[in-house]
Amino acid sequence: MKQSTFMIFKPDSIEGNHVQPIIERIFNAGLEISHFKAVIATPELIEQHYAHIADKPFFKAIEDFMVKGPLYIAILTGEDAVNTWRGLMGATNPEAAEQGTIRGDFGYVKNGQVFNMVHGSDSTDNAKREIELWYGKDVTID
Ligand code: IDP
Ligand code: MG
Repeated sequence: MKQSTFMIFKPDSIEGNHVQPIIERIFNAGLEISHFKAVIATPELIEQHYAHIADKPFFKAIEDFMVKGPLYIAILTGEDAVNTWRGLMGATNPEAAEQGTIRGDFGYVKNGQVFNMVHGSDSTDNAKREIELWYGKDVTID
């Protein structure tokens, strides 16, 4: 089913010059990219986005990392977009992510911190929630 999902190029993908190869993978998977823009996130926005991990010991490092520079955000649309994008991303832990996935190929763990390059919504409900959170009411998806 054609659907939309939300993605973030985290600072590690931008600083590591991985944005272009990641975009190529997105197009090659048949997904369309829209509403692409650079944003500087506030700690409050990151806390809302990552509400499910806000109480974890590793959260402060993630929050600092996500607000330190621009993020690129976008909406991906296409067949089964949520799972298609999660499949391209690979597992959360780059050391467990398969080769050929974005996190498996570009991600790494350094001093216990996970650098996994990209975010993707994990369900259509969360895609809707995250798109509203990051873009406001003026952008809606089906
Ligand atoms: P996801 O990004 O694959 O959806 P989530 O469980 O939603 O994974 O966690 C959000 C983010 O929090 C991850 O992408 C990663 O940056 C970080 N994270 C999750 N679990 C851990 C962990 O056990 N150690 C360090 N960082 C983690
Ligand atoms: Mg998640």
